[in-house]
Amino acid sequence: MISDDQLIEQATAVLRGNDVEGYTKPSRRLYPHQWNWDSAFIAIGLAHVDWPRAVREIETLLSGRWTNGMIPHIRYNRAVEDYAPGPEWWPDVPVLDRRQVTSGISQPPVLPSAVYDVGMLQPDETRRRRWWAQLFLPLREFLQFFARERTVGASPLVVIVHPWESGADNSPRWDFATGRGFRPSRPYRRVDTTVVDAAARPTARDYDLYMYLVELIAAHRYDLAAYLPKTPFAVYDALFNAAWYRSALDLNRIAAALGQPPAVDAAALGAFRGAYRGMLWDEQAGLFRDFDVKGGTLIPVDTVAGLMAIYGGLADADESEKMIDAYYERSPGCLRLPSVPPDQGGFDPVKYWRGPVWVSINWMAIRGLQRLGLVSKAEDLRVQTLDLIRREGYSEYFHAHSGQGLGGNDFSWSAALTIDLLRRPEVPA
Ligand code: 9WN
Repeated sequence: MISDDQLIEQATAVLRGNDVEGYTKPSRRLYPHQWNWDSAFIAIGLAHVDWPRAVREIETLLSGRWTNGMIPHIRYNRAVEDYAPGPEWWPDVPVLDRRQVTSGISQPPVLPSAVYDVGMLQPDETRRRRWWAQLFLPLREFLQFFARERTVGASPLVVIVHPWESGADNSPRWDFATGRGFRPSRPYRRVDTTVVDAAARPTARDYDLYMYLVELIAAHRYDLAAYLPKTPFAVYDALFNAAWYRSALDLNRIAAALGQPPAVDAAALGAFRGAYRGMLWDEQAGLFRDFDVKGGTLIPVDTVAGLMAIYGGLADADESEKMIDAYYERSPGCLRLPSVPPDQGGFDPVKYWRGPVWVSINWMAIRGLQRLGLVSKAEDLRVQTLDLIRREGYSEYFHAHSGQGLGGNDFSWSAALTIDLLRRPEVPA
C-alpha cells in the first residue's frame, strides 16, 4: 500500500504541476484560471510543504478583489483562452487593480478560515501575526460585502445569485430554476465537455440558465438590488452561509490575536445564527435546506449542503450526530459522503454535484465534526476519504457507489486537502 509520505509527495507534485506563477489552477486542462474557494483550500495544503507559496496563492487571489470588497469566483489568466465563459462575458467589473480581469460573482467564502489555518501552520508567531495583519482588512471587507450588498430585507443571511456561486453548480437544489427555459440572448461555447465525459458534467439546460444569469447580472452591473426583481435565482444556500459564519468566527480569532475588535460582533453573529437555524432547518427532513428568496419557500431537496452547519459551527454535537447518522442511513451502498443521498430525486452517481463524493466537502465535514468533539465520526470519514484517494488518485470527484475517479485528473484541492488530512489528522476546537 502506498505510504502517507508517498501520498504527500504525489500530492505536492500535483500542486507543482498545476502551478502557474503565483496561482494554482484547479486542474490542468479543465480549469486553467484561478478559482476562489479552490485557492483557499489549495493554500491550506501548500502551507504544509511550502509556506511562502501558500501566502503567494492568497496574495494572487486577493489581487482580483473588487472596489466593494468582493473577491470574485474566477481571476482570469489573460494568456489562457481554453475556458468558457471568458472575461468578455463579464464587462466592466470594478476590480481594484485595473490590470486584473475577473468574473462578476463570488464563491463560498472559505478564504478567511483558510487564512486562519495557513497562519496557524506558521510556527513563528511574529511572522504569522505580521501576515494576518496585512490580510485582516481585505478579509473583513470580503465578509462585509456579503452582509451589505447580498442581503434582502431584515434577514442577515447571504443571497447567492448564480449556481456557480454555490460551488455546487448543477446540484438538484437548483433544478427549480433550470427547468424554466431561461436562455441567454447570444450563442455561447462550452469547452468542459471536450475535456471530460459529458455524462459527468452539467447539461445543456443547466448551461442555458448559467449563461442567462451571467448576462442578466452583467447587464445590471453586478448590483443585486437592480436585478433582484428580474432574476429567477436568489437563494440562501446552506453551504455558502455556513462558510460565511465559519469565516466570521475564524476572522474573529485572527482579530483577537492582533488585539483588534472582532470583525463581526457578537450581536451580528447571534442574529445570523438565529436566522440560519430558524429559516433553513427542515424538521421533517432532519436536515438544513436552502431557501428560494424569490419564491419565499425552502427548496425541498436534500443534499450534503444541509450538513454543512456542522462545518460552520451552526449545530451542536447532538444535532450534528443525528444529522450525519440520518444522512448515512439514507445512503446505503454509497461511499461517504455522497453529495446527494440516493433517495433524493435527481440523484445521479456520476454526475458532478448530483451524487459523487468530493474531497472538499468531506474535509469540511471532518473539520466540523472534530471541532464538535465527534472524534470517532470524524476519523471514520477521514480514513474513508484517504482510502478513496489511495485507490483512485487525486480526481476531481468520485462515483458515489464504486468510488471510480471522475472529472478532472490531478485535481488541486483533492491533493491539497489530502496533505492537510495526513499532516493534521485532527484540529483542536
Ligand atoms: C464554474 C474549479 C471550480 C470549482 C467549483 C466547481 C467547478 C466551474 C465549472 O469548478 O465550477 O465555476 O466550470 O464547472 O463546481 O466548485 O470551484 O474547480
